[in-house]
Amino acid sequence: MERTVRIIGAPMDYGANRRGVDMGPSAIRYAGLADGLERAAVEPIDDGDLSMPRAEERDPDAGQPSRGTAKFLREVEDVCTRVGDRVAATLADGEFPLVLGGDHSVAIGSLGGSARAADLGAIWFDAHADLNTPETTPSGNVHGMPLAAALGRGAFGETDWAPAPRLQESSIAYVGLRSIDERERELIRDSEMTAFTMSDIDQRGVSTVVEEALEIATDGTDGVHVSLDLDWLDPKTAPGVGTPVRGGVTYREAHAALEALSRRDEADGVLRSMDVVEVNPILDEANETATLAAELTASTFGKRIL
Ligand code: HAR
Ligand code: MN
Ligand code: MN
Ligand code: MN
Repeated sequence: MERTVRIIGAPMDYGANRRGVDMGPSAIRYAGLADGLERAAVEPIDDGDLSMPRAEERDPDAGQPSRGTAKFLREVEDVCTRVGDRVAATLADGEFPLVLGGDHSVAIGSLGGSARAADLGAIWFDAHADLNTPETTPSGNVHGMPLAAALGRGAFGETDWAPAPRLQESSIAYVGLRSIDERERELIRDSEMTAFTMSDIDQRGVSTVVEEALEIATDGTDGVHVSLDLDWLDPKTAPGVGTPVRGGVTYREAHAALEALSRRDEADGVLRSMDVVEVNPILDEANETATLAAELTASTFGKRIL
């Protein structure tokens, strides 16, 4: 399929508790993202990075929500609004938006932008559920909250920028969960989302799980957003992330998962937008995690071994 992929760098680290994810976009580019995409037979156009205010010059406690805690919320709002506008404009031009984080809070922007002109489903590859609200967060870090924000849960529901207009809760599937906060557990159980944990992958294999996730995310929607948090992988394979959790997917399982997306996309054109987040080059070993991020992205767009 001939497709133009527009790369939108969002070197944001306000949502995470550690500096370094702001270097994610350059590390992923340096690791050969554009070459990988060309080998996947898509045309990459790199928009460069959105400008970010320096965290050192900002007060994390300014602009807190009506209830609870969300550090750097004003900065997150500013960046996500710009990411959302860029994603929506890219789609309007008939191109595919690929957002490079940055911490996972950038997904509030990519989900919001992608869900403006279409009913959106989403597949969330992550060790974490990212469903805390400012009221339930144990850390105050917004990268643990993007799904709650996009769904307009808790204090996010009182904002006009966070909720994604046409994102269906019942069209969201998690893949690979293994670190869920106590309060999030209840939130997931009471939600209409589908959660495939690492145990599901152990028992049924990653390809089957991803095919089921695709069924959920495509049913009654116009397209699917793919959110790839690199801490989804096992830290032995992807050490360069801020919040590693052991017991994640292997190198081969990760490729198999994204190739399953690509096969379905080749048949039905279901993929609409994507973000690749949480790569932290400071914690990485020889840019290994960024390299993986670039390779997995190419797999998603159809790069094959043969
Ligand atoms: N659940 C924890 C919190 O809310 C940890 C957040 C997770 N970090 C991420 N997100 N990388 O996937 O603080
Ligand atoms: Mn995440
Ligand atoms: Mn529709
Ligand atoms: Mn995570």
